[in-house]
Amino acid sequence: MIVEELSLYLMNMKLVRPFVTSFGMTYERPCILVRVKSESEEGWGEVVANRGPWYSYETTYTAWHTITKFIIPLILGKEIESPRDVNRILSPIRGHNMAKAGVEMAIWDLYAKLEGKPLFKVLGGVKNEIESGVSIGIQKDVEKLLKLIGGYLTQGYRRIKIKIKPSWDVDVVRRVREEYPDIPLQVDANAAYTIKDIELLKELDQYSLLMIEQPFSYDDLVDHATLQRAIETPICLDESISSPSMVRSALALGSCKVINIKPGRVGGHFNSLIIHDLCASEDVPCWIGGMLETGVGRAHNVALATLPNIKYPNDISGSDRYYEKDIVEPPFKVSKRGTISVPKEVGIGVEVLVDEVYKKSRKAKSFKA
Ligand code: OSB
Ligand code: MG
Repeated sequence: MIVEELSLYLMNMKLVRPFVTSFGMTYERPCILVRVKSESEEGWGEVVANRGPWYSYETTYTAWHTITKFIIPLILGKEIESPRDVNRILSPIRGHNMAKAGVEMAIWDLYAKLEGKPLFKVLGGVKNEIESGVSIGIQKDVEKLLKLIGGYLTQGYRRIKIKIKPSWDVDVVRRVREEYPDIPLQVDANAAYTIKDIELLKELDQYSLLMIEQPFSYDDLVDHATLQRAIETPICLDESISSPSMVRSALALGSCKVINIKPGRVGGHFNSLIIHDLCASEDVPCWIGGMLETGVGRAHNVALATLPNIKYPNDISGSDRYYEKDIVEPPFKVSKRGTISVPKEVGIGVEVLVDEVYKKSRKAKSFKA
């Protein structure tokens, strides 16, 4: 397979409601779509970097730069035997996983289409539908949060995740539990705490949470291990897991009992598969996280979520939870049973609405071999 043409589209996607986390508020999701062409087929990927370096050091600007200056020269016009080789081909570039992942995943889609197979099959997936959870940002008050939770439960979502930060944590969780004693519930701190908060975090242990996601810094493993020894609730790492080697370190140290896999954060599908298999071999359950992706990134996440060691509901919600109009057809829908059915067509299995992409693009550029 040879990538003969690679195009980048920098788009702005307006969220149906602002999303607030411990690191800030998002109204509009900028994203870079990657389109690769070869012979008669094309593949699509999405760069999940944000406007600023908050969740990770990458931004849409650094990703555009890294792809155009460093990734394209290694990929364009070169014979690529398998999408499994892309990660190695890009290994001279240190870090910049989101930039790499956008291109790598587009190449997986292209490959699956050339093979005439759905992407989830190519990745080794085994499910016809995946479990949907929903991630709810920090709200003005608890009443608002309780109402939102009620609405999502009525829609069928199988698990509720709420964002926490200092001053929006134990009391909020207690109120949610009073209202909804039995729902599958988890919290995500996006690294808002330090080990000095260990007593406060221990209080969360009484609320039967599925997990506590990333309480401490994105570059910490040791303090997470200390906390995990002190509580029963599983810790799940998100930001700290930037590669398979970080997973090995986290498991060796006992820093967590669950891993959130985001292909964008770890450099694409190949590393996601390695992490998935590594966790499976150590009986550590995984699930697929989200970055408020458009339908392109969502389709890739759905494909990954069909792997056998994905054991919790994912942060993969219906298109309508994020955007008025998604850029793929059909958009993703969550069933009353809280599931999304896996597209059976070739590749990512959904059609990209190219005119919609052009319309929303603030910047576009194509490169030919
Ligand atoms: O920490 O999981 C996170 C969104 C952007 C950045 C980081 C995170 C999130 C979410 C939303 O929680 C997940 C989704 O896409 O539904
Ligand atoms: Mg998270």
